[in-house]
Amino acid sequence: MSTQQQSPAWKALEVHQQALADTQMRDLFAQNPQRFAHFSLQVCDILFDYSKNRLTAETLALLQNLARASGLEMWRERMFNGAAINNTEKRAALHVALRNRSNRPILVDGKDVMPEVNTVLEKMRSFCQRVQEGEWLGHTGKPIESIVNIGIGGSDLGPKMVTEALQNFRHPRLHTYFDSNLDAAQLNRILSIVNPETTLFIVASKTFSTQETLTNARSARQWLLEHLQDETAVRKHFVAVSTHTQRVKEFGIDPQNMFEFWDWVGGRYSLWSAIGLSIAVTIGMDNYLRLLSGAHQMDEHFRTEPLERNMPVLLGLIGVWYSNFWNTSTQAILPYDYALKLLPFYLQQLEMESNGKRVTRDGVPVEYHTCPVVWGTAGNNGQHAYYQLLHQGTQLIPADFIVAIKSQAHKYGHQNPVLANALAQTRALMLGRNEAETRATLGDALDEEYLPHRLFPGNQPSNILMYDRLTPEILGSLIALYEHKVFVQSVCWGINPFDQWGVELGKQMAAELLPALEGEANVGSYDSSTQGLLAFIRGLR
Ligand code: G6Q
Repeated sequence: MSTQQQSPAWKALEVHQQALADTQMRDLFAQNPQRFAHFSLQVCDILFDYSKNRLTAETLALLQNLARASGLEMWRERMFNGAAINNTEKRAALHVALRNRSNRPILVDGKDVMPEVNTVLEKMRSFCQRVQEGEWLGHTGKPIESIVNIGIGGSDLGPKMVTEALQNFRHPRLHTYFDSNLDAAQLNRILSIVNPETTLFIVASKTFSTQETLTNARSARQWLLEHLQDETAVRKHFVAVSTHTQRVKEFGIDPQNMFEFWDWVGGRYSLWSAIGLSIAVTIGMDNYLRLLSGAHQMDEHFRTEPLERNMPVLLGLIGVWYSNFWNTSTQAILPYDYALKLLPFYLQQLEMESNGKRVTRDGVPVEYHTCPVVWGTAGNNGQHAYYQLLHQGTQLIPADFIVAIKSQAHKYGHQNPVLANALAQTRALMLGRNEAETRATLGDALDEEYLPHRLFPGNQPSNILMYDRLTPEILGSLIALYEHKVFVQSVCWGINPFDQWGVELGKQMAAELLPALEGEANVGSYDSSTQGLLAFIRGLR
């Protein structure tokens, strides 16, 4: 059994949870008019209100004890100093170096990585300028109008989410599309919109061996050649982002048109590397660097601030509090900023691929919850779909409300209703509505028989992260906040958040099954379900 659960810090939290089990947040607010002031924090132009949680000052102190006892400060220092903290892959996890705008030397195996990082950023700048200014011409001499990023997982979700969020900063001539799914329907749809003469494909793959990405890239190249009828066109219409020069060459992309990164950049932490090329070319290099600066500011905050006033630490520990001591199993992410509508999907990977683990760094099975299921959509739409369950369902579901004071749209004046809804939802979740309040509100309209249906238990926790209007800096800070939150939680759970062995088995079995679908193999060795499904597929072909 892992030792985490045996530690005095963990045990103290178990005892404390029992003492708070029946406490109502509405009473905590009534007892302490300063609750918001005590339980909120502003960092990097983001206000974090964590007052609407089932916690007291003692809870936070006990959680901080757990973090300290788990070695958070030591692990944080090791991460920032380039130690090989990703033990199962024997490498550093140094996404913080990619956005280290101070250029403080960061050593990996005794070598400062900053000069290489800066060289790639310069190469990206020159490429982005050429595309944006119409100097990079397609095979027939026309400027680029469409960018298609072909990648999956970390080579897709981050770039797509950020590019979508920063549409206001987009170069007016450029439209960017993201192709990730192996089903050709996605690529087909994109190719039906774009013009081969003015389209640039960015093949984004750390390993350059990912089945989905290479299959899509080959089909895109075939489409291009069908239209332009000249092999040399590939040079003008394909660039690659990878750590693997040889495979890029073999694919037929000129290494001159390759943007490099390094094995110490994890896929889901790679939007800060050249994998962010689709972002940079769409919004311009200066804006991309603003994104990096915002992340760097949050890094510095996380690296230097004491745990008590440290935003990623607090966000992470509050999550641990619910997962491990209140037995919650999901976490909702609810943006009230349409620009961030893809954030829940991005965070699903960041959180669940990082912390969806069942053994500690040393391989000992854990006997407590690790990562919750992360889910959510744009909050306002969610209100008309699943908020019913948040208000009156049977589960305790912590929710993060991510709220922009100003929209990306400068006109129409919808923003007061948006804000009213965001504030009202968190307030309603916290307060609920008891019988007396329900009677007073509904008066004669209340049908006695249905009274239980009209009650709201309340006491549902939420965090609010609020900012003015989303800028590249704020977005950078927000993403870094969640990255470090995930790291803090991984330390409390004693797990390695930087590997992802869980994705291997399915890939391996898919490779084994492919021959059976191509009609080559004997299907006898599979389980009866797989055999039955193969037979059904063959029958319909
Ligand atoms: C992320 C994962 C995974 C990865 C994809 C794509 O942390 O490692 O999502 O990003 O499998 O891998 P490639 O970039 O190598 O194609």
